[in-house]
Amino acid sequence: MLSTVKIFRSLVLAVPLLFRLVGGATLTVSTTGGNASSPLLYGLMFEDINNSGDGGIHGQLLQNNGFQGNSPGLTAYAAVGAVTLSVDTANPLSTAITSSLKVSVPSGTAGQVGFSNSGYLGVPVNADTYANYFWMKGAYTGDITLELVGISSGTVYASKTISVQSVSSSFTYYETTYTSTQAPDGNNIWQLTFNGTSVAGGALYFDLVQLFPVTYHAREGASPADRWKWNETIGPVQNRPGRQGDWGYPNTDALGLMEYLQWTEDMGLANVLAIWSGLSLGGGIVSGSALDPYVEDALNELEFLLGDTSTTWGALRSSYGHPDPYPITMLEIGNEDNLSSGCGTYASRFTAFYDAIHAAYPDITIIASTSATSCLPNPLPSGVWTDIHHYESPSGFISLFNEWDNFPRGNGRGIFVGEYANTATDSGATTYWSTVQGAVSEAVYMIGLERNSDLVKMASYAPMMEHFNMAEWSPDLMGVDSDPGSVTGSVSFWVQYLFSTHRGSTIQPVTSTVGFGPLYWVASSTTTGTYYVKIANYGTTTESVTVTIPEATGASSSAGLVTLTGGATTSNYPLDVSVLPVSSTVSGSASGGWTFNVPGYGVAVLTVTT
Ligand SMILES: *[C@@H]1O[C@H](CO)[C@@H](O)[C@H](O)[C@H]1NC(C)=O
Ligand SMILES: *[C@@H]1O[C@H](CO)[C@@H](O)[C@H](O)[C@H]1NC(C)=O
Ligand SMILES: *[C@@H]1O[C@H](CO)[C@@H](O)[C@H](O)[C@H]1NC(C)=O
Ligand SMILES: *[C@@H]1O[C@H](CO)[C@@H](O)[C@H](O)[C@H]1NC(C)=O
Ligand SMILES: CC(=O)N[C@H]1CO[C@H](CO)[C@@H](O)[C@@H]1O
Repeated sequence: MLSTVKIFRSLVLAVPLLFRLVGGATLTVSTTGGNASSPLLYGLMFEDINNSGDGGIHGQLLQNNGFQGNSPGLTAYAAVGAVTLSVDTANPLSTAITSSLKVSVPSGTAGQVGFSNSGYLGVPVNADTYANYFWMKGAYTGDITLELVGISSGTVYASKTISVQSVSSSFTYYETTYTSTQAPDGNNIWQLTFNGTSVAGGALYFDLVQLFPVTYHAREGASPADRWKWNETIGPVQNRPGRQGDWGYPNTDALGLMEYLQWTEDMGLANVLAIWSGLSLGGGIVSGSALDPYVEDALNELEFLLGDTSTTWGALRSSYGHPDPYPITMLEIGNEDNLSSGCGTYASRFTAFYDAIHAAYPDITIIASTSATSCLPNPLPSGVWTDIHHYESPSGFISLFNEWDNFPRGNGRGIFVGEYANTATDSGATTYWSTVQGAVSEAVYMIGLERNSDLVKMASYAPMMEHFNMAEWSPDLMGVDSDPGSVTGSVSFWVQYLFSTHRGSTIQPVTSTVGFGPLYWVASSTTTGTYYVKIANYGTTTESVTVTIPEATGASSSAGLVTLTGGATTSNYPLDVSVLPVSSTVSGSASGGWTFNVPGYGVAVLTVTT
């Protein structure tokens, strides 16, 4: 027995050696016989986590400006001069913004006093034009000075003085713009000061201070009452109460429903509208007939987004500056309803929303928030997609390479990999920064998705963004902080970039001289005759690969190659990016092939034009 085993092992070892001797793996790409590939495989999942919304993608730079959330206190505020700051509830700005900042000025005060706001761990100050808005209440006629100041240097980067005539009977709104010089780092505050002499012995109230640089022209909650309410995230910000977010900090909802859709419109992204399904994270599930008002609310939201301007909600959308309906073609009912004790009631909750929405909007693709069959209606209505999430180790993703290869097709079933990322090493340690090994394992999984994209309709890496110093979840696709030039793509970002910028519309059959592992590949072609071959090498050593496309007569001899690699544990860090795609060209021919190396822990994309 022992010797048999040994012989068997040495045979296995000899096989790869033999192929190396004859020049590595050869992949032969067919020009016919493939399946259509989904155009939606390389998306991103945005969640307001790690201050990715307020303090991240949203342009407003001052924190705690509407005193929203459960216990805002004076977070980010500090007194300038000998004044006392407090959160005041007796002078609300609106029914949505119920607290204001009270600045009490002691008798005998002289000179400029006021308050500062330190933003989200510093205010980013660049050579830019800033728009500044605020509301104030209290008797004051005189000057207000707005400044951007370095915390440790004391350097004033911007200063603007405006005249105001504030009264004690109501809030008055002020807005102004000014330019700033460049600060070397993000360690800055914004401050507002006024003539303390003329307010001595009294107080002024301020609310919704907002500072924007020049900007480019989901849902759950800990309880049902804390769910994301779409109708409270639209219209003027003073009408948006904000909410206690799901990740330990308040959301102002200045990044509201229409801002999300503006974002996807500006970037040309397809979006998935998610609606609350009755499940809350802190316990509390609404089901049965108690769901009826929430179903109604979802229909109202859809009318707001899709209704013409003769409808009640469509008219409101139009009054907010968007007469055209939004392109809503996909809708997900809930999020991870297989978790948080949601599984048992999900089939009935799903059905309540599905029936109403599908009847009113039969063309919208409806997505169930879990792929766990035990939580889903049986049978699942035709055309419904299901969502699945994978946070895996590198070998976890390798073992999922063929997850969808033999999954049943038919009945319009589609898979949405709504969240995925490498989050731990193989030994179980948390991955804080995406590594080369982890990103290559994601590439292997993505190759599996692309090969099955007749079934896997859509995928999104998650989550999209973190504020580096306010992150409760890492790794993220990219990150940012208050320092200039801090936007940093992770290694995973660059793998997503490589895959999403080389997308064919048809997946082409490939025959090969080796089996999958450590090399993984997928080939696709565009309608204009460009071929892409994506290859991931999950081994530790360089592999030589030859790609031939014998039927592609008229292929140009020079093919483009983009490669990404690095040490297995190498990461990109804030202001320290070392792993980036590298472009080169390879000479060859359709029948003789293009031969190139794919480094160990590397990803390569070959582009052949015909
Ligand atoms: C500040 O207010 C006092 C009292 O109203 C006034 O005498 C003084 O001129 C003001 N200072 C400035 C710089 O406007
Ligand atoms: C938003 O809609 C909910 C119903 O889902 C309702 O309870 C709430 O009062 C509405 N908010 C506003 C400000 O109209
Ligand atoms: C629920 O779904 C998540 C992600 O799709 C998965 O990781 C988890 O194992 C599932 N849990 C159950 C109980 O089905
Ligand atoms: C096309 O899809 C079928 C399953 O529907 C699969 O068996 C076949 O391998 C796919 N072809 C390619 C080139 O991916
Ligand atoms: C784990 C962690 O760092 N959580 C932080 C997330 O960000 C908020 C601020 O927005 C911090 O309060 C948390 O400590």
